[in-house]
Amino acid sequence: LAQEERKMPYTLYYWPSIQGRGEFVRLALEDAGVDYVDIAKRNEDAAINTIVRLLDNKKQITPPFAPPVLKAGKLLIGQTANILLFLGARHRLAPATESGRLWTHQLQLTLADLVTEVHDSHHPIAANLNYEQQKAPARRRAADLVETRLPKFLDYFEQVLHANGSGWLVGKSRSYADLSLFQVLAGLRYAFPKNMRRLEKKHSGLVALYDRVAARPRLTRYLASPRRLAFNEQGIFRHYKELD
Ligand SMILES: N[C@@H](CCC(=O)N[C@@H](CS)C(=O)NCC(=O)O)C(=O)O
Repeated sequence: LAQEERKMPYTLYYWPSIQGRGEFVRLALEDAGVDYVDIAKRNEDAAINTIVRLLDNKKQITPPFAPPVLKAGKLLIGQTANILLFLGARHRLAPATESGRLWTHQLQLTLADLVTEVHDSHHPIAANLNYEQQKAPARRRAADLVETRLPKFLDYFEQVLHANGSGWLVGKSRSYADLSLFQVLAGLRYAFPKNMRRLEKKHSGLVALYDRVAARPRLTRYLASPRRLAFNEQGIFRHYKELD
């Protein structure tokens, strides 16, 4: 790692084989065109061991609770929204004004709330039990997610887009919040294709934003590359037919 780190300013620690919350950080790094060491790209056991060692390091006085974690020189930064707050300022992925930074961060935290609700739709009882052990409550939780919670969140982001008027959530150009909203929409399309076909009819602004983000040249290349893992049933956005 030491040799790699000399060339690359950032190291991303995130579980291998799923996009998960790590993907929000990857999209920001990829769109900004900055190099990073991605621990998940090692073989699976090596990646997991590296992350477990990082989380278990008792000498670390600012230990992260869970991945994603970004190492930037001496800084070790945890919490997805916190990592993006940092990258936003460093790589012009967010406005420079205090009000603009706070607003972008606020949108990201709201997306994080939605991500947690999506996770809980297949794990409504306990994160440590598997889906098969909570299928019946998952059905009830997912039914409410697609009937009331998703519409409420999507209406909110549609309204923010509409009010801002530039085609982006914040100001006149893309921010990490746009990239994250793209990722949430991609995940929701994968997990709930039937419901998203219904919901997208009322959210044309979000669909346009999705296309606008996907068309950004660096992201188009990234999304088509093997670096972009596929969605699967180990991640946050899972497709179970009975939940859609
Ligand atoms: N709020 C945190 C959540 C982090 C999180 O839940 N990470 C998951 C993987 S996506 C994890 O490894 N959790 C372990 C645990 O909660 O025990 C964030 O947005 O980064």
